[in-house]
This record gives sequence, structure tokens and C-alpha cells, in this order.
Amino acid sequence: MAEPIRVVVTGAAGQIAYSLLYQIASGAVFGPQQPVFLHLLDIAPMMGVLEGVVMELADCALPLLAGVLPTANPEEAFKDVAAAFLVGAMPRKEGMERKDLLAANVRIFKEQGQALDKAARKDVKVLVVGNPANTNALICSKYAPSIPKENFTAMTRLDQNRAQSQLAAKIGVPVKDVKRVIIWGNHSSTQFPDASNAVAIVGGAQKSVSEIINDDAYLKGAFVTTVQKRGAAVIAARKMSSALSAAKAASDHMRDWFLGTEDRWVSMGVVSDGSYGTPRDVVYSFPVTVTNGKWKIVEGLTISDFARQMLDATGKELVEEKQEALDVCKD
Ligand code: NAX
Repeated sequence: MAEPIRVVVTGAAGQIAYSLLYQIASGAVFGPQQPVFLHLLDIAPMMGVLEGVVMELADCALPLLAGVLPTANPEEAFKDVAAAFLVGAMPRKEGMERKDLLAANVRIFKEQGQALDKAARKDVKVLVVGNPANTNALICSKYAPSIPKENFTAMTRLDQNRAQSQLAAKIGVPVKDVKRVIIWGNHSSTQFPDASNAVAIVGGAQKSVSEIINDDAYLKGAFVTTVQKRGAAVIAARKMSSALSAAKAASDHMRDWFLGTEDRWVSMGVVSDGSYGTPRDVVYSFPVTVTNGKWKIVEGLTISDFARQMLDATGKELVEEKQEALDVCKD
């Protein structure tokens, strides 16, 4: 059996963490041979609740769980971690816009970037889930200059999973048979769920999703808006934001980053190098493949006029968010 790796989950007393911790500790993320030592960070008033989570983890009697460290101290939480799930933040409530959250949450990610810089392994892989996830990841990276910026990513995998699931239901195939759906840009209502490169396996043969569905108005209209607004729809129904599906998506993202994607494309928010004419130096979601723990943007895709407008609109929002965030950090 390998030596345990240290993995931190922030917002560990919250609802996403409640689903996520089991997935990490059961081997679904780092593999069935990799023991994990879990560091659980939350704020001081939540330590009592966190104690209950620690009890439940013990009661799961998981063979891969090498230890648990609950704490309210970011530096202690980030000490020697190889993977960081930054979930903790103020969640969006019904009727609340993401922009309202930015000022409150950006400060948290500035502080956590500084703590990661001091305490984490220099090869730590950081996944930001807490919203606004893309901009929080950018700020976190900026305040952790000793860690490569490629090691900071934001979660758009939930959007990818939602998009894949919508298309699978529309076509009438299992979700695993829909591939190459892309989420471009921000994890917000400006994101662009793009089915133009997607393929599906129907009757044993791989075909283009655009050809199978043969309804441009749907693929540019209801499909896009359903995925963009899915988070709000879950809040309206559940009176709480997505948690089970968010935890599953976080597991998918980190598993693929650690263990590789082979020929699958997955969407991740990564620091943009300007690929596909996107703004540089914002955390923008691209299709990537992962080999040996390194992600690489899928190259050479054709961008239609419609896609161009969508890519530019979400890029513009990210540039604005970045400016707002940098202003908040100056205070
Ligand atoms: P909860 O309110 O259930 O839990 C958040 C936890 O974070 C709380 O226990 C809170 O005490 C803790 N926290 C607050 N400030 C902290 C700090 N400075 N350090 C450590 N912990 C801190 O929210 P939950 O439903 O778990 O959602 C967490 C975040 O995920 C929210 O920002 C939410 O908007 C975001 N989401 C992101 C998604 C994505 O696809 N990127 C989708 C799901 C979710 O909406």
C-alpha cells in the first residue's frame, strides 16, 4: 500500500463536503490503493458541527482513511497537502446574484492563497469550488506565487455533467455514451455549454450529436439556457444549492487530474494562455486532456460565429470579475 497523501477540504462542515468526504475517503478520487489523511478546514463557529463529521468518518470504518485533522487554522489545514478542495465560501441563496458574493468570497481566497503558499506542497493540485469559482481560483493563485499557476483550477465539471446528462436524455442513450461536450468560460450564467463537437454512441456507432438531434434552435437555445440555469433551478426546488452533484463533480475533476483522462475531454477552469482568442490571465474553462498529472487545452477546434459571441461574452464577464476582485484585494 502507498504512503498516505494529505488532502484538504475547506468548508468541511458544509453540505457539499458532507457528500465529498466519503468519496475521497472511500478511494473514488485517488484510487483504491491510495490511503488519504484528511485535513478538514472550517471557521471557528463550525468546529462543533465538524466534530460530528469527524465522528461519522470514523464510523464509516474506511480502510483507506489514514487519519483526520479538523481545524480552523488555514496554515495547519494546508500543511503538506498534495490536493486541496477549496469548497468553503458563502453559498448563493435564492434570488442572490453571483456578483453579490464576490466581495465576501474573494477575501477568503486571498487569505487561503497566502496560507497555501506557506504551507502546502509545491506540487499541490488546487480545485476551487466555492463561488465565484473562476475568479477565486485566480486570486488564490496570485497570492500563492511559489506554486505554479497551472496548479490552480476552478470547477466547471458540474456544468459539463449537467450538459452531458441533458443531451443523453434528449437522444435517449446512457450518459456515458455522450462525449466531447465542452463548457467554455465562467461557472456562471454566461458559461457556454457547447455541443458542436459532441458525439454520441447510438446503435453501436459514434455519430455527431448535432446530426443526431438535428435541431440547431435547441442546441443554441434551450440546451444552453437549461445548463446555464440548472443551479438556480435546483435552488428553487430544493431551497438549497446543488450539493450531491457538486461533490460528485469535484471528485470527477480531481480524479481525472490525478489519474488522467486518456482520450476523454473534460472541462476545467484554468489560467488562460489566450487560446481560442480568450482573455489571458483569467481562469477560463476550456476542454482539456490530462496526462501524467498535467492538463493540456484541446487544440484546433473550429469556433463558429455563434460560439465566438458566446466565448467573448463569458470572457468579458471574467475580465470584469477579475478587476472587481483585484479592487477588493487592495482594501
Ligand atoms: P455550505 O454553506 O453548506 O458550506 C460552506 C461551508 O464553508 C460552511 O460550513 C462555512 O462555515 C464554511 N466556510 C465559510 N467561510 C470559510 C472559510 N473562510 N474557511 C473555511 N470554511 C469556510 O455551502 P455548500 O453548499 O457546501 O457550497 C460551498 C460553495 O460551493 C459555495 O460557494 C457554492 O456557491 C459553491 N458551489 C459551486 C459549484 C460549482 O460548480 N463550482 C456548484 C455548487 C455550489 O453552488
